Amino acid sequence: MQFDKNLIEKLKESKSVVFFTGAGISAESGIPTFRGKDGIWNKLKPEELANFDSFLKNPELIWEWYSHRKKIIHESKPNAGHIAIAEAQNIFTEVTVVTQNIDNLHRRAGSKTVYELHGNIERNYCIKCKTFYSEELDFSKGVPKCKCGGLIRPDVVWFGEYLPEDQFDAAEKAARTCDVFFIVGTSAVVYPAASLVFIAKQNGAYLVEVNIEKTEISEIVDLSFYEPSGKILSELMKDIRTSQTT
Ligand code: BV8
Ligand code: ZN
Repeated sequence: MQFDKNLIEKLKESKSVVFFTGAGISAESGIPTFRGKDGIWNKLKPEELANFDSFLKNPELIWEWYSHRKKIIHESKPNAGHIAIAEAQNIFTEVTVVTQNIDNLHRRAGSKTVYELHGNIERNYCIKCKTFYSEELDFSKGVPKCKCGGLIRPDVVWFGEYLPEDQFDAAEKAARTCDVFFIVGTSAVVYPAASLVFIAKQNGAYLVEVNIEKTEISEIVDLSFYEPSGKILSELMKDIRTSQTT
């Protein structure tokens, strides 16, 4: 794929680059997106499942759902998109990953600076005493309980819950100070995560969207690629590398 020369020039002179990602970057790893045609939400409403009240009402059902997703995630591996973003660390001075995904695939691909706005499915904590659990949980006696008797829940952000302040503040700083802000595989409908796109725009970042279709923010970006992120990102990093050597 021949990339527009200005983009390559722009990227070559860029110091700080942010990759803001959603479920679409993990689609090529076999993890269903939320709103895609085979999206997990199609069968279930996000509000119904990813919220605290549903968990209290029916923890079995919610754990069944997260255990199902955890199994898929454990059987999957980072794809060319995750790997290209990890490789970008050897091209740009500062690379920051801001993800809405709870699947841990950016870290597994080797990305060092990863801000998880909506948590991580590998971590869990007790809703009563907040003790953290990262080992495999024991479901032999039903939903996992803490030694204090409290219910254990996945350390993910549910609708109506605040995002982890440290992660969001760091993500906001990166969006405000970066040269190029990539928006990869997200429908950009969930807030306050999607507000980072506007913060980057307001602070003069060059916005590049990578998605297989138009989204809510396509109107405000500087450049869009409507192809799978695995293909676009790996070819783009290759192109920048070669242009650096020639
Ligand atoms: C909160 C973790 C404060 C759990 C998730 C302002 C306006 C409107 C609504 C609100 C607002 N502010 C707050 C709200 C409410 C709500 C919200 O945004 N609702 C939406 C639905 C309108 N936000 C909240 O509740 C947030 N908390 O605001 O707290 C507060 C507190 C008290 C009272 C009031 C407010 C918390 C939101 C976080 C929820 N948790 N995940 C879990 O995962 O189980 S959100 C979850 O859904 C994901 O993390 C992600 O954020 C979102 C899914 O979006 P995407 O990742 O983009 O996935 P999607 O399937 O939609 O799109 C995939 C894209 O990829 C598509 O565009 C597709 O074309 C593309 N694609 C597919 N294949 C490829 C590809 N692209 C490239 N290559 C491919 N191969
Ligand atoms: Zn406890």
